[in-house]
Amino acid sequence: MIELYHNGMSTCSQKVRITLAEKGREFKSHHFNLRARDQHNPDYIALNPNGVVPTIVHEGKVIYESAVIDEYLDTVFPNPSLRPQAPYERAKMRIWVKQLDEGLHAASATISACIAFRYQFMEGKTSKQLKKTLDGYVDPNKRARMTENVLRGVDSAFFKPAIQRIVKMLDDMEATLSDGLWLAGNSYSLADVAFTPYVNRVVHLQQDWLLDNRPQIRDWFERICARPSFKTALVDWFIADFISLMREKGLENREGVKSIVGEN
Ligand SMILES: N[C@@H](CCC(=O)N[C@@H](CS)C(=O)NCC(=O)O)C(=O)O
Repeated sequence: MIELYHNGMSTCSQKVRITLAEKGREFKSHHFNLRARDQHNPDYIALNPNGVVPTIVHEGKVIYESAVIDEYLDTVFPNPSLRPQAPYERAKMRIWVKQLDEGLHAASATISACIAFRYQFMEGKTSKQLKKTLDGYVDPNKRARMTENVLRGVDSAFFKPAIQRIVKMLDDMEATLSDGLWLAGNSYSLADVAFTPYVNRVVHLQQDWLLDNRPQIRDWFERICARPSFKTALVDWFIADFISLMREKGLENREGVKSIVGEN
């Protein structure tokens, strides 16, 4: 049995749950409350020194980093395969996936925090309690970024570059999907798995107008949503309060995002 330490709304956890669902694998859930900082508990840091979700434990072995977990799962449960067999397509799949760890995940997290999640961080906290929460981030870069994002919201210095990075993601996806149905060749792969939560986040934050002139992504996302794994791995784990907060604040900030995108 696989044990999964995760959170319903966490994009990185969603990547791993999609892979598990595509492979028809059940798991024992350890569902973390990220706002209560379950992920910073010393017992968990002993499993994952980065203090983030997801982590899996399989046959007594601990594995973290969602991209690494997904490749591990595809190796130990090879059917159906989620990695292209051809070396070039497999390389393309990895190039998609690695971008997430090179700033794209951080951009998505920044937008989510600046527009919506900052309100959850601040709710009912004194400034001292808020500081303690933000100081809990293990990675100093993330600590600095999230402190600015939570305190300053859409006025954070990280907000505009994050929007620009997400727009680039959408442009890259649109261009690739104009040549084929999936991101890395002719079949659904870990690249499609990995990007599903990030396109879904754009939608949850009410910025799906960004898809209006990107018909290939719309078509891709419709096919993604029609897969049973979308319900099992994402919809069934959505947290209603998070969705309604993203909807309310996303709508409030639509014009602001439009003006940043229009500057390009
Ligand atoms: N590179 C890591 C990133 C993991 C990550 O940032 N997880 C977020 C949720 S998507 C998290 O745990 N955030 C809470 C925190 O940093 O305290 C991965 O892909 O697993």
